[in-house]
Amino acid sequence: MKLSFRWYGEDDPVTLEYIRQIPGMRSVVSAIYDVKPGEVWSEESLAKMKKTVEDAGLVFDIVESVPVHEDIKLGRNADELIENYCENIRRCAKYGVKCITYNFMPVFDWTRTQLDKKAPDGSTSLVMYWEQMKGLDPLKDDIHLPGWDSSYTQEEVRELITAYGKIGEEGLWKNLEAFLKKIIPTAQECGVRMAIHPDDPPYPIFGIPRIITTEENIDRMLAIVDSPANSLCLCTGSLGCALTNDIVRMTEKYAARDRIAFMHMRNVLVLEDGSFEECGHLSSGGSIDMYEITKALVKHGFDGYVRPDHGRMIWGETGKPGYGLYDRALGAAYINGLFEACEKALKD
Ligand SMILES: [Mn+2]
Repeated sequence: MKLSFRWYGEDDPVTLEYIRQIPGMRSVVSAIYDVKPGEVWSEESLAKMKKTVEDAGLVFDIVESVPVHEDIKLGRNADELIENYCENIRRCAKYGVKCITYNFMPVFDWTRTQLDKKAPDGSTSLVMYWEQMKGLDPLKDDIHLPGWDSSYTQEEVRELITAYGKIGEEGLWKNLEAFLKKIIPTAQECGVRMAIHPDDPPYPIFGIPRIITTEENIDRMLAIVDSPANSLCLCTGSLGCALTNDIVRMTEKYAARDRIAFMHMRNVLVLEDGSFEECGHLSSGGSIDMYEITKALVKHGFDGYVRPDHGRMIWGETGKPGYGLYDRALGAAYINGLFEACEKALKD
């Protein structure tokens, strides 16, 4: 596996110098953040990113994300936007990128109700409590859940939600299919693996359709274009918010078929009413068995990318919720340990 770490560019309070000091760290997962979804990334920015990362002694070969414009997901005048997307794949490939992560979630990338919930040990993390969601209706109320794109006005959000409501799940599938059939051949030609991130959490919120949610739906998505270029970013914490998802079985199945390009490894504690709290990476801290997941990957000779996903805020660190240095570095150390133990056990 190739150990990687997300970095938000020059403005990220976590420096590349610190990232490099994490044992076993190889790749920086980043993106060009000053370009709007739907537009083409400049070669100049990509060249600069590559140089900055390489100067720090790391590798720039994985991107997260190239965002998918809402009009592609809605199938509204999408041709030019999809062509721009293909051009971004070609340009990333030109600068050494081998894997591109993206998601097909309508309107909001992820949903949480609080970003700094304090645990008994004093650490803070992201949570979603149904209690705090109750009664909220984005079609009626002026709501701002943390992490939601503030570049939309409330009016635009309503328009989008209504449009998604009209096309429904099957409409979203149809638009995903059209998108994949255009971008995957391009990715294949360029030697890039596209890695779709599951919806987070993996069920509809506010009646907005969500489709990358279950094993059945992931099977359907992978079958649209049956190629390793059409792969998964298997995010244990996102899929794991639904206890009906058997993450170990899914990892085993998709690793065996070489359809996992990227692993997001983190743990999440699912509560009785389906609410969830992000927790430390350790299996015993949450609802996900990180050891069995690693074992399944190692068994099938997984050689894709892995990154510790969100961490808690610990040791007084402040910064981007979920993306501090300390707890993600602990996550990386834990992932290293799991892989070393599983690899050695397999050799015995
Ligand atoms: Mn993730």
